[in-house]
Amino acid sequence: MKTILTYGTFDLTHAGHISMLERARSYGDKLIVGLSTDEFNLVKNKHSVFSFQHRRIILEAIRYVDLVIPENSWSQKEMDIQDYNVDMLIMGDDWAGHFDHLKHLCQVLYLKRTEGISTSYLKNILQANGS
Ligand code: C2G
Repeated sequence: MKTILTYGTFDLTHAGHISMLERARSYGDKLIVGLSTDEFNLVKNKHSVFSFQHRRIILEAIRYVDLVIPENSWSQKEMDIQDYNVDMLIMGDDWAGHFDHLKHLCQVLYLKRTEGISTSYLKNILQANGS
C-alpha cells in the first residue's frame, strides 16, 4: 500500500485541483488530503469563499481522494507523514523546493500546476459579473 499525501485550501474546487488530485493519486494506492482549516487559511492570508466543512464535503466526494484531514499549521507535515505512514508528499510546482526538508521522511514530488485556472481567477470572474 503506497500512501500519498498532499495539502491545500481547495476553495471553489476547479479542474486544476482535480487534475492535481488525479495525478497525485496515480502515484500510489491511497491519497490523503490535508485540507487547510478556515483558521489556517488566515495564517496563509487566504480567505476562502467556502468554509472548511463545505470544502471537505466536496473533496470527500472526489473519487481520487481517500481521506481528508485538517491542516492546522505549516509544521504538522512531519507528524502527518509519520502518523499516516506516507510514502510520498506531492504538491504543485508553485511549491517547488519548499518541502525538500521532508525528504528524509518520504519522497517529495512537485507536479506541474494547471495553467489558466485558479481560485482567484474564478473569484474575479464572479465579482465582475456582480454575483
Ligand atoms: N493547483 C494546480 N493547478 C491550479 C491550481 C492549484 O495544480 N491551477 C494545485 C496547487 O499547486 C496545490 C493544490 O492544487 O498543490 C491546491 O491548491 P491551493 O488550494 O491553492 O493550495 P495552497 O493554498 O497552495 O496550499 O501546506 C501547503 C498549503 O496548504 C498549500
